[in-house]
Amino acid sequence: MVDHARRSSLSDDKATAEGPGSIREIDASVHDSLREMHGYMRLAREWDLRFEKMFRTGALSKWYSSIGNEATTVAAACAIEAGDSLLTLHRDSGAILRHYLDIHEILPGLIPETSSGRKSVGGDSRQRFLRLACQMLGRKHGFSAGHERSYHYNLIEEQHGLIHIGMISHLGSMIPVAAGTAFAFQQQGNHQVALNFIGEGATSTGDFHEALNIASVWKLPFILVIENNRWAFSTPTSQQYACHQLADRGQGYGIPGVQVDGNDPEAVFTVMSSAVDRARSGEGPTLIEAMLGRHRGHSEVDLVPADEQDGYSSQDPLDLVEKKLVDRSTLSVSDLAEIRNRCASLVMVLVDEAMSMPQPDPDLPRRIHAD
Ligand SMILES: Cc1ncc(C[n+]2csc(CCOP(=O)(O)OP(=O)(O)O)c2C)c(N)n1
Ligand SMILES: [Mg+2]
Repeated sequence: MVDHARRSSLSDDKATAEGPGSIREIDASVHDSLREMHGYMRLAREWDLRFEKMFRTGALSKWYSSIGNEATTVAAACAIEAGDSLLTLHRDSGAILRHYLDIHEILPGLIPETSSGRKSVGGDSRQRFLRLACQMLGRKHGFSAGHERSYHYNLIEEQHGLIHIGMISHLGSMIPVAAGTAFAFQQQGNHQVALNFIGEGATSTGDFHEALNIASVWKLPFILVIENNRWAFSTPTSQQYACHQLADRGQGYGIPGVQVDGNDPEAVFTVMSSAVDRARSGEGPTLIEAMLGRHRGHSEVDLVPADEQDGYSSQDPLDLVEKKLVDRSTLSVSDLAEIRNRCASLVMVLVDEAMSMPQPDPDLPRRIHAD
């Protein structure tokens, strides 16, 4: 059973996130938090860059980039614990890596051994990381046994407190499923929460409305994070919604709706922590709109207008965090280079290992349902 009695905050700053509802001020005090988030952000970036390179050199037939989403996904995942459910889409590798892996185990000494008070999922991190690489490469050892080469899989390891429901490509369809896991937690009375990421494109679906409405009426322990990267495939936000900001929709459901700078992990963590507190204490869901940029084409091949892309590049969340760490004298430029090299080397080793692993047996019957 997960102990949810402790409350933690990872931010050094006292940050306020106020929405139209009742998001509270978080008093933040845990040391080395930004280093922890940075470690996972850098790992997620190197993961993405590796697969992007494979895609560009023809070794991989598709890739959906998570570059630019790391501050939001890593920081949000930092606020949940073992036992909570995580529901992700195609740009959420940061949350997956943060939730699956103990960075102290896979990269000893990379970040300080301070306790965030958060109960991490158990199990063998390296094995899980290797299986994730196998999943991306369609190997037999992947979570879907090679039937799929992306994030369309579930990984439930109850003994380790890991509940990850992978993407449903119909985007908005994720939301009622996520609210459903929150409903199950509520019925069990165990104070666990469901965290679901979606893009702003999914907010135009009926599922968005239905799930948020029922989540609010039933006060479900549910947090919906919209990663608003201003594009849904080739549809810009001007063609997607006419309200001032998507966070405002929370008011219509009677729940807090908060817009946050999705390039700032400390701000995201602060808002998320408040939402998690609210959910665990039975007060119901929160809608969070994280403002990001889409740094790549939808699936790499189409393009974001050049001037817009330049703007996003100057707001790259990893660059911003690294600058902050140097400005605060937490890390030096050479420390950052070392962290980068260690993350890149680990990803390289694991991907190479996964590449050498067996392909799925083509004669095996397709598994449609879980074993
Ligand atoms: C119901 C439905 N319509 C269309 C698609 C094709 N499609 C896949 S991703 C995508 C855009 C998603 O945009 P957004 O939700 O903003 O997420 P982003 O890719 O920007 O992170 C579309 C239209 C789909 N998967 N499901
Ligand atoms: Mg989008």
